[in-house]
Amino acid sequence: NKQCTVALAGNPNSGKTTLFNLLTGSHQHIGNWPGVTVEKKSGRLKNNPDIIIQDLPGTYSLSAYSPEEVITRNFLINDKPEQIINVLDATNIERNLYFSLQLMETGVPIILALNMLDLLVKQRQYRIDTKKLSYLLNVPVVSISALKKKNINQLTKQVIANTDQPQTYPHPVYDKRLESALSMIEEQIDGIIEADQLRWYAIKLFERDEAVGHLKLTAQQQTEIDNIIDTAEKLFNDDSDSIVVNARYDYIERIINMCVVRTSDFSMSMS
Ligand code: GDP
Ligand code: K
Ligand code: MG
Repeated sequence: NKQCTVALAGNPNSGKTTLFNLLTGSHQHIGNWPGVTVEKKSGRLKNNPDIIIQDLPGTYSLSAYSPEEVITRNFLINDKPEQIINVLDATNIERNLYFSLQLMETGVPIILALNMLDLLVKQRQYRIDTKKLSYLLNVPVVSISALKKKNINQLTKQVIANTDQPQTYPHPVYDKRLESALSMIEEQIDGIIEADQLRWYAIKLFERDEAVGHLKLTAQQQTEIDNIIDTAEKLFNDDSDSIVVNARYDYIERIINMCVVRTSDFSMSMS
């Protein structure tokens, strides 16, 4: 059987390590990421040794400011795991989804594991319509509790199903004007970048992210891209990186409005 790597990614304290321990049992390899004192843990999926689970450091974003962000980003972009299990703290869904959108932009197929189901039920603030969330994002969503060991089999089944039949998933679609700028940048880099990573690099170039400086662009390509960014900044009257941040927040707001049912809304609708 072909070996494949599944990365565990999510915000700090979303439950990655708890889930990692459940998925891998005692079959763990622990070391450090090269050059930094950030712990690196990998292991093989219980009963499925062909699937390697890689625990990634917890981060809130894929910009390249902290060692955790750099490690996570380099792993997803350069090592290209076959899948991501994105662990989310379901009691903090908005902030956690912000990171999910960035993970979806990498082009790596993703499964959302909505963790802390037990806490969500206990808090009774809101519930999440996971079917709708899965439909809107077009990615598999599984509600779990790593602490209470709930629905872990269901998650494992989904992971295995995806490795048997590798999938790619459409990325979130943002504001039309931003989308047209991104597709013009994609045209400029088409050919130097693999298809599944075109969107990632287009967004990073649009944000003027320094970590994509290694791309060997011609002077003409760079000028074209600069013009595209300038035009968008005038159109939005905003910095290009803020344009992207706002687009992600708008997207999440729409998703939340459709998928999160406040308990108070629910009781009101019942009366
Ligand atoms: P990481 O930072 O993403 O690796 O998160 P950890 O696995 O270290 O978990 C952070 C904290 O959340 C720990 O205290 C865990 O026991 C707790 N935790 C993890 N999963 C769950 C869960 O499903 N429900 C509840 N209530 N707590 C959880
Ligand atoms: K922790
Ligand atoms: Mg951890």
